Amino acid sequence: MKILFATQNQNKIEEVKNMLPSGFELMGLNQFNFTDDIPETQPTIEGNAIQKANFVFNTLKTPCFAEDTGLIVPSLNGEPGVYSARYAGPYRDPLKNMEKLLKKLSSEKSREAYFETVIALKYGHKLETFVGRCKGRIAHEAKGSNGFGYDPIFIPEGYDLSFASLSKSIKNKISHRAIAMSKLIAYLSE
Ligand code: ITT
Repeated sequence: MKILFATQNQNKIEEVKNMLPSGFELMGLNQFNFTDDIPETQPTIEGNAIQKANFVFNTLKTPCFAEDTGLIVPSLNGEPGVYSARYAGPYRDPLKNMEKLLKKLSSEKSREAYFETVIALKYGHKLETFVGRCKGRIAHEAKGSNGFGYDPIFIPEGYDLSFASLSKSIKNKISHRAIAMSKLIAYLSE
């Protein structure tokens, strides 16, 4: 089965490619010469995932899935949450985003956090969503060079190293994205 992943984020594509079982083939927006920015202006992670899937489906008239991901820190009232990409400003700078989060957390007792991914699948008149969460905590400093975004400061539950210090194969087994993807794959395999 061929399925279009509606994202401009190459890191997500690489991860998802490594999660697909045989029989699935991932298509990217580049195969459709689609280079536009995909709007994500909704106030929730789920809303943004649905908005992205609808936008690409309506533009390309092709079944697709999109996802939105946020890092949620309960002691900061859920920040950065739906604003994860632009936490430190419009330039979507991962280093500045991490710096801002570490600074804000320096006076907090709890460093608990979790990633949440919502995948929206759009085909015909149908829309389905799949959620994946990965619990962990925010490290005191950034470490490691694997992964992307907030991976250098996120230590998943059961480990002592950040996602960026763990192997890619571990992240791709236990991550928010892996959990949401496994639900999507099960649905598509029905
Ligand atoms: P899309 O084209 O799919 O929208 P995007 O880069 O805009 O790609 P998101 O809005 O979902 O993606 O990303 C929100 C932020 O969360 C952004 O700063 C990412 O770097 C970060 N992020 C997403 N997934 C992550 C992961 O698995 N590990 C660490 N950070 C992640």
